[in-house]
Amino acid sequence: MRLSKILKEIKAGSMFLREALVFMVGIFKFVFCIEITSSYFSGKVGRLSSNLNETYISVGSTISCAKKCMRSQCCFSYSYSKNTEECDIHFVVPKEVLPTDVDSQADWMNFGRGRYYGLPRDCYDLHTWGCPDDVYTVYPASTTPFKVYCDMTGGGWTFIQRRFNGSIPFHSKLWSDYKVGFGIASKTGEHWIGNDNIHSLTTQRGSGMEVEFELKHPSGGWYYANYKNFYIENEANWYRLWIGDYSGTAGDAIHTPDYYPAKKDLNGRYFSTSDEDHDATNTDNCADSYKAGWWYNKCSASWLNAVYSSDGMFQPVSTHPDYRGLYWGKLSLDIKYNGTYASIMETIIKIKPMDVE
Ligand SMILES: [Ca+2]
Repeated sequence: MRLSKILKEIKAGSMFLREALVFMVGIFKFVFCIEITSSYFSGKVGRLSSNLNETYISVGSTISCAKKCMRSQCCFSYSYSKNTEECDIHFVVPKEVLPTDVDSQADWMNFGRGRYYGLPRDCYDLHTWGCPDDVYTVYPASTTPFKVYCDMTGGGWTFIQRRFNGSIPFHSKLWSDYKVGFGIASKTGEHWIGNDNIHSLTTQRGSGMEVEFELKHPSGGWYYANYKNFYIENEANWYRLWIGDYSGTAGDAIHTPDYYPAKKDLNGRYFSTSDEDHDATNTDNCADSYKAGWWYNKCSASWLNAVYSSDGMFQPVSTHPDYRGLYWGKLSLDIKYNGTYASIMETIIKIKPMDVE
């Protein structure tokens, strides 16, 4: 009896101790959070203008709003409304927008983190600042700012082209369209980022860029082709293509060693569209024949901006008036689909500085 009473008291005591411990940890966490947030952030009445850059809105306390910001090095401030409990997280806004763009709404506070990185030139800059995969505005040296999709896996890739369902009629776009770009820059939006922008992105760093073509065959597999030392010249030089050594699994459809390279190597060749013929043939406009704005020699073994083929079958002009299909060298030619050449089902063309992770 006495022993069981002692055990009961010990149990009650340990329950009390456990509860006391939980309480103490709670207090500690609360104080610790305030400590962390107040030492990292400084406040200012008002809300940072939400139309400037990437802002994400959720609901919570000011502490949970601060924590959301702290989870990403890329976040430089947050705004919180004590009335509506809205939380805006701000990723990478240029220094010069602060503090003039914090308005005077009394129920909002903007908390700055005291770090400003300046203007991101491309996704690689954002990657080095700890930013996650997303759409961002970039500010290359010689063009007006524009939006890009960033894939941060493997070193901060900037998407320059994306196709997967034919929702954007690439084949009907003209020189002026390819110049400025079209579609919606996102992971799930078909788009071409624009030749002027590709020129800026590939020439601004003064160091080599690499380009990678990711290609999904209609049979389901993904293949890739990577090239070093990629850049294009400006419009006055018809966006002339310069592109180095190949590595990958998709086969080389740019230098095309297996396809009469003297006639089809695209290195040093110019961009053409259906309304601007800068290819190496006198009898034909390759961009019009293949229904794709692209770089051409006499003509090419790749053209990924053509008429989208949703059934995965490539139809040359002899059997189909639209010359339908996205073509990539031996990947289309050798891995046949439904008994015919394959049209690539999904494409990603992306760039980053060479030799970075
Ligand atoms: Ca021609």
